[in-house]
Amino acid sequence: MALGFSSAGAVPARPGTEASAPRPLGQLVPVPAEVVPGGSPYAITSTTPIRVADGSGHGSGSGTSSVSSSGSVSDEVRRIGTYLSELLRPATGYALPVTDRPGPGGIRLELGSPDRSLGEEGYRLHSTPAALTITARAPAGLFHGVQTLRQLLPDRVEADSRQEGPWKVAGGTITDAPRYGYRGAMLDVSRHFFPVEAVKRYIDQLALYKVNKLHLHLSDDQGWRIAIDSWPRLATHGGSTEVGGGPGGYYTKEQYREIVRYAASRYLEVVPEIDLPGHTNAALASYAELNCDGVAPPLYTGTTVGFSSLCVSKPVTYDFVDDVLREVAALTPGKYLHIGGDEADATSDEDYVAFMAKAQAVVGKYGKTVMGWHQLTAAEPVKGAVAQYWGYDRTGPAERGQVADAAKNGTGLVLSPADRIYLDMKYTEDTELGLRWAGLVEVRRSYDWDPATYLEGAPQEAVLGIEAPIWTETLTDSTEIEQMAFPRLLGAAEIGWSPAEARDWDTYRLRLAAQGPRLTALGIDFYRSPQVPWS
Ligand code: TNX
Repeated sequence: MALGFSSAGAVPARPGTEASAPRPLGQLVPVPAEVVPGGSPYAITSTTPIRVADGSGHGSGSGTSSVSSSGSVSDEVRRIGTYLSELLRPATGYALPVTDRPGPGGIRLELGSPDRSLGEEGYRLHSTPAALTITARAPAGLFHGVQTLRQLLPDRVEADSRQEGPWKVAGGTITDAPRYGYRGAMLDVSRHFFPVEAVKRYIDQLALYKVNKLHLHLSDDQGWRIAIDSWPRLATHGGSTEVGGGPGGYYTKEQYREIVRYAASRYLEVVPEIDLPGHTNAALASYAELNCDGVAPPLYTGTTVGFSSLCVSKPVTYDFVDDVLREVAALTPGKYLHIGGDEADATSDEDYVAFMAKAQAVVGKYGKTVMGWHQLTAAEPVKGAVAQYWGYDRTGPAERGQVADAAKNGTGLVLSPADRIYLDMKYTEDTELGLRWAGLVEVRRSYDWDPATYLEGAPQEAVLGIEAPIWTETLTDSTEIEQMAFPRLLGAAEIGWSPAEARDWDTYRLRLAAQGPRLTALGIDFYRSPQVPWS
């Protein structure tokens, strides 16, 4: 596949044009790698079937997704077909039966594309009056292609009650594959607790924009949010409050598994974080023996950072770390275990280096890849470790250089620049929610940067992708999360997915504007940035 970019992506957004004109083929977020418009549209009607086919034969393994549950590939294709059918049924009112019987026409989901450049996550969408065909090499690609099909349909397809057709998709071909394999979003469920339903809602929103990692910040000073059998008070006591003194909460193991399963069904991998050795007041409050002085501090419901530390010199600390990471690793099918490591201001430098060496070894022992905030590079990152960079304008050259040097030595990088894609930063002076320590971050600033050149001195191959974290000191429910995440999350998703040469602010703002009615149809009350020509 040539990563050529047709100007189709730049077609001005005109949401709400007459009902029968299909949306231009390139009017998508993230913008696809290649768009070749042409020919008459495809129309979904009351008799349209969804045909699922495993082009390479049943279970022949033409590619399996790293986040798929067990079962043959064909089962997964059928499941994606059912997902699509259920997605389109409420608004269209059509049955859209899923079938593996061969036949002409319909919406066709086919595995077994010979185009190797599509990789695990790429897809090709071909739209003609005769059929709408999505092909891929692996189920994740089909799933992302389905999200593209969804965005090509009128916004009202997102409604949960029957709407007027027609349901046309412009003619032509999209050939698309992601720039980066790591396209993440983080949700801080510690500062405020978010129930499983809220996490699922966010997962569905992330999937629409092809985000494929959900990092859950499961522990911090204000709350421990995951049940650990060997240290039960972490959740029952450490999880019993949150910022502001509310009741907090925690996920039982079954609830956490449910989140993992739901994420996997949307092709997102969960990256759990247990923040160590700082940000641990909830744990220290739950078990007196984890404190150097043997005295448990009270639970904490404020927002100051950097005051807590595990007791690096006590052997019991490492029993704790081993037990917790073992149990979390066992619950997590994904590759990464994030051990935090940020703002350990109450830990001496020497202790920090010693502690992080031991904690990383535990992650390796349980078969996971170490992920840590970029302060990990001040210790000794193990081979294969990934550092998550959250610097900002005022981050000094020494700190940047340390991260770049680690990247030169093989540490992977996930970029989360705080003054770009920290979704909890205020947009403007007038934004009520959010923080402002990294600066005000309007939509353009959030979009207008490039991961490959962002961190001077870091080799491009070290950059695995990007992640947009949302910290919840000031955010208490889905509505508040959505006001901060939308629309900036869409920019982060595009930065992670689309080829650099296919994206620029002037065309993005038009494509973003065209997403407005869709977000509204999904019940998302987004920030109407004056930088974007919303209709
Ligand atoms: C910094 S980013 C933190 C968090 C805060 C966040 C607020 C990072 C690794 N640490 O503890 O919640 O800023 O924006």
